[in-house]
Amino acid sequence: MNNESRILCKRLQDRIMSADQAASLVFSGANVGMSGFTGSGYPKAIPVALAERIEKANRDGQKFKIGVWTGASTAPELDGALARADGVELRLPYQSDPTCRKRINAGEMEYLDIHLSHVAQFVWFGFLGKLDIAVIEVTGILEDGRLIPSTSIGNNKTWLEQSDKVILEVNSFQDLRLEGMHDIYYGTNIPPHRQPIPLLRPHDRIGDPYLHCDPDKIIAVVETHSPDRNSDFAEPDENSRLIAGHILEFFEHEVKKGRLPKNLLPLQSGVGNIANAVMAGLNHGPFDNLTAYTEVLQDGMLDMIHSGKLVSASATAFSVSKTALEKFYAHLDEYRDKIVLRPQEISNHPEVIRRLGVIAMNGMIEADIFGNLNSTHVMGSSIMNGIGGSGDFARNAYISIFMTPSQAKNGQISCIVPMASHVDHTEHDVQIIVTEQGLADLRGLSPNQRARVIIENCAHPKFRPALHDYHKRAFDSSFGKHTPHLLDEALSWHHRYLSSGSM
Ligand code: 0RQ
Repeated sequence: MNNESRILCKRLQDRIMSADQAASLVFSGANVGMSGFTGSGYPKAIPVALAERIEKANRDGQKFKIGVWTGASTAPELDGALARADGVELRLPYQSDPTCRKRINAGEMEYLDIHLSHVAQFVWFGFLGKLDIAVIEVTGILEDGRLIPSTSIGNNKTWLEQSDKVILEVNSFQDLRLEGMHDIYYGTNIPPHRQPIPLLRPHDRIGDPYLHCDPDKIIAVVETHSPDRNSDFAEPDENSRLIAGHILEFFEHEVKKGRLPKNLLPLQSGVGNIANAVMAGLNHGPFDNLTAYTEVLQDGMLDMIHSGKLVSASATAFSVSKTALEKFYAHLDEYRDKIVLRPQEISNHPEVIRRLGVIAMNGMIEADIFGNLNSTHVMGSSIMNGIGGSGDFARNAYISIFMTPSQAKNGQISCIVPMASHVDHTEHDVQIIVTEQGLADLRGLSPNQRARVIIENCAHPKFRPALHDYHKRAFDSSFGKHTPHLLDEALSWHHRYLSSGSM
């Protein structure tokens, strides 16, 4: 294949059209499965054309809304454009777009936040209703109709199989050398016919490098030439460096104790600057021959591949800055055997995560003193992004680590609270909490023991007296002493900050 013609399948030649023409094939009320995961591999042209069409329909007094299903977060050209046009009836799963977030929190858009590993199977089970149209970015189309995937896989396999109709965007900006880096597992069945997933090591290839789609279902093919979102990461700040340091020290301790091998176990790292900083810490740390079984490859992991610290990485998507992308393409021939991109139901599969013994490291909004954890909501009611894959990994990991600075909003809010205002990960799924203050190892501790360790090791010193005081008074007067709470007061903790006007 060359850059002149990336649509080699003759049967599809008569379906090549403009984004506007393709967008006109999407009808109001449709559930549309879009490609895209953490700002990569999302369709770049059709959502924008669709948003324009929706805005016009709205101006003409017609209500035009669609259901938008994706892999995870996308970009301003997809989530942003459709949310601005008020064209989304319901969005699922993880998103991180500011306009989307505003609409969701204003009650103007329905949002379904589900574990990323659940999405595909829920569609197969028929739990989410019918998928009408798939809009998928690909890197190219082979003569026999097989599709070269793009920079993310996400739910594309399921969208192509489950939708009635398919629209493809062939993005010539994506490097043709991506061909062969994907591994699409076609062995998933629904119960009672499920078989074990034959993946024994993070880099095992168990599927096909191409996506398959019945050409008769393809109603449009649109050619594009646009980069992914490629947001920059902040340089690691002092807090991120301290958090990374605590985690590295913990790993060294676990290796000494014989609870982790010298090259650790496969790493999963969540999104964001802290996760990226932890990878930077590992890159300069004492561990070699590391592997990753994760969902997102950020700059930090690519740097580790580059330095030789990370020998292989399995994910479902890239989420890299422009600089990291340039470096990636400059060295793609060296990296290609070390990176595998898979469907998200495999990258996040509980069976595989548990088998491999993944070390999960994810960000959080707040943790309570007993180790219940909130990854998604501010003040218990306002969504930030979504649970993403954090639950898939936390519940099934060998060790599940959550990290945050001890304070948010310029020190006005403690990220350690008496009672989490929303719980995504329960005390049963959280083994380690880390802030810049230190690390709380919760393994083997009862709720009251956990409370003391979390407050002492993780809370900011200025909030410790109030948290200890709460715990003591709760223990003295709560109905039960096992997980003592003063319910009115626990919840009013958050309201103090609401009334101070800092939210
Ligand atoms: O708000 O942007 O208005 O300043 O939350 O916080 O400190 O920038 O941290 O970027 O690491 O995100 C949990 C959101 C952390 C992320 C979360 C405010 C803070 C800021 C972001 P501003 P930071 P991060 C695999 C794993 C769920 C999904 C997941 C996330 C904003 O890690 O989405 O883990 N996780 N997926 O000011 C009020 C608090 C706060 C607070 C932070 N206690 N109260 N606001 N903030 N703590 C990847 C995928 O699944 C795709």
